[in-house]
Amino acid sequence: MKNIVAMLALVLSLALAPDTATAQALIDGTVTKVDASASKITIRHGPIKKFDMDEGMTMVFAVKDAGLLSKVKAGDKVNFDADNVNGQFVLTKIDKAK
Ligand SMILES: [Cu+2]
Repeated sequence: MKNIVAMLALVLSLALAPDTATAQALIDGTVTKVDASASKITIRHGPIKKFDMDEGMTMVFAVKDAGLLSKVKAGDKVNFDADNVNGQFVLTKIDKAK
C-alpha cells in the first residue's frame, strides 16, 4: 500500500512539473504602448536569455494574434512570451502579472 501511495505521488509530481517549467519561461515586463490598429505592442522588459538580451530594454513586438492586445493596456505589468521570426520579435502570449 505504501508503495502505491509513493508511486502516485511520483506520477503526480511528474504530471505537474511541465506547468511549472512553462510558467517560469515567461518574461516579465510592463506595457508602455498598445497599437491595436498596427498589431504592435511596446513592452519594457528585463533580460531575455533566449534572445541574448542581457539587459532590460523597451522594444516593439509584432503580435501574432491581435486579440491578445485586448487583454492589456499601457501601464499593465505583464508576463509574456515571444518568438524571433527571421529577426522580428513576435508576441505569442501575454497575461497580466498576478
Ligand atoms: Cu528586448
